[in-house]
Amino acid sequence: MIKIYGSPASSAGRCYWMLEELSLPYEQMPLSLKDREHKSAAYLELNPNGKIPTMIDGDYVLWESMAITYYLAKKSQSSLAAKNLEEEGHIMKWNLWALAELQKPTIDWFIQENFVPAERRDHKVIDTAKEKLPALLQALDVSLKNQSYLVGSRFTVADLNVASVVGLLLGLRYDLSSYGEVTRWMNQIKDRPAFQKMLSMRK
Ligand SMILES: N[C@@H](CCC(=O)N[C@@H](CS)C(=O)NCC(=O)O)C(=O)O
Repeated sequence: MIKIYGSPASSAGRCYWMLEELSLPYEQMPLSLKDREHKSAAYLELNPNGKIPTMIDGDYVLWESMAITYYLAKKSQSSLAAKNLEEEGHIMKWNLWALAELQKPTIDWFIQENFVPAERRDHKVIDTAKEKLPALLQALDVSLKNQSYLVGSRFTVADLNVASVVGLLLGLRYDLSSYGEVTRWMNQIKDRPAFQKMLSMRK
């Protein structure tokens, strides 16, 4: 059975979301960040970054949450994976964009808001994130014009990975109303049972 280290409330959340989409059985492995178990020698053997998530599938070990979602979609030969080389290119493009472009300002802001006490919060970090986000969201909005999802008419791993980051923005009460296509797309995705299941696992 597939094993995942990491809480659904962390970057591992998107891996649980994908497992739920695919109806694959999995086991959530206990790992206490509070007790720094992610820095233990045993865990560092699995993931030398000392970060979550890490996935184990038989003898195969994989870290980086978006690589895990990609692997799972492809392993299951599901409709969430690419059907041809062109789709593969688009999926890679969006996965890299989500991680390298959209996630950076989003996570910087999210950490300040959720993990730094109000009196120690670095407002410059938050302001920088707020400056960067509109151009990124505009690019996402334009890309969704005339198509239901990022790679055409069906939901793929690209949507799951990008929406997992946009979901953080919603958690920060970011106003997406000026991005009509992003709002329409995110509303569709929020209704997915697998997404709702992942959210319920965070409680
Ligand atoms: N790019 C990595 C990021 C992993 C990451 O930063 N995980 C955080 C939790 S969301 C973590 O393990 N933090 C603990 C630490 O850095 O000590 C991924 O998506 O898997």
